[in-house]
Parts: sequence; C-alpha cells; structure tokens
Amino acid sequence: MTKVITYGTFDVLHRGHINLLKRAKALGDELFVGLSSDEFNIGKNKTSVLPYDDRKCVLESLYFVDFVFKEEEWDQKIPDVIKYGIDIFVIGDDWKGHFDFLKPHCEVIYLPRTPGVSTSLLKEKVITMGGRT
Ligand code: C2G
Repeated sequence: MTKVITYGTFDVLHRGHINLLKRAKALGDELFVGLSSDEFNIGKNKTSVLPYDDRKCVLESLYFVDFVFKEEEWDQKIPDVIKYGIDIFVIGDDWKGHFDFLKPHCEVIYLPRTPGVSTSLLKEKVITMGGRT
C-alpha cells in the first residue's frame, strides 16, 4: 500500500489543485492531505476566502483524497511522514527544493504547476466583476 502526502491551502478549489491531487493520488494507493489551518495561512501571508472547515469539507468530497488533516506548522512534515508511514511526498514545483529535507524519510516529487489558474487570479476576477452576478 503506497501512501502519498501533500500539503496546501486549497482555497476556492480549481483545476490546478485538482490536477495536483489527481496526479499525487496516481502515484500510490492512498492520498493524505495536510490542509493549512486558517492560522497557518497567516504565517504564509495568505488569507483564504473559505475557512478551514469549508476547505476540508470540499477536499473530503473528492474520491481521490483519502485523508485530510490539519497543517499547523512548518515542522510537522517529518513527524507526519513517520506517523502516517508515508512513501511519497508530492507538491507543486513552485516549491522545488524547499522540501528536500524529507528525502531521508520518503521520496520527494515536485510536479509542474497548472499554468494560468490560481486562487488569487480567481479572487481578482470576482473583484473586477464587482457586484454583477
Ligand atoms: N497548484 C498547482 N497549480 C496551480 C495552483 C496550485 O499545481 N495553478 C498546486 C500547488 O503547487 C500546491 C497545491 O496545488 O502543491 C496547493 O496549492 P496552494 O493551496 O496554493 O498551497 P500552498 O500555499 O502552495 O501551500 O507546507 C506547504 C504549503 O502548505 C503549500
């Protein structure tokens, strides 16, 4: 049973997130997602549109996501990999190199990001659309 893990905010879910999660799941049998808490997002200079519980509810509805848990600090990745018996860590290549410290504990794979889509672009679009529904 190959276990894969990834982490992120996954706010206002879009195809970039879906592509990443699907490709991560395809690398193994079970996908664990460390979902950034609202407090952790502040540390990432991010304010999510949706609060943690809403983002968790959306992720848990995806058939290719098996387990969602809270990401609360940068240092929890090694303990998480050990606790869950993770074989592969996956994340977008915007993080390339940042998580190589995990290599003694599991395989580390950086996947190409999906171009042209991001939560910040979606937020800007909503703002420019103004009140128009
Ligand atoms: N992603 C992607 N393509 C996009 C947008 C995002 O592949 N167009 C990927 C990111 O590379 C990341 C995942 O989707 O692997 C989640 O993206 P975010 O929610 O923006 O997460 P991030 O802020 O990168 O948090 O400890 C790690 C951090 O929690 C990662």
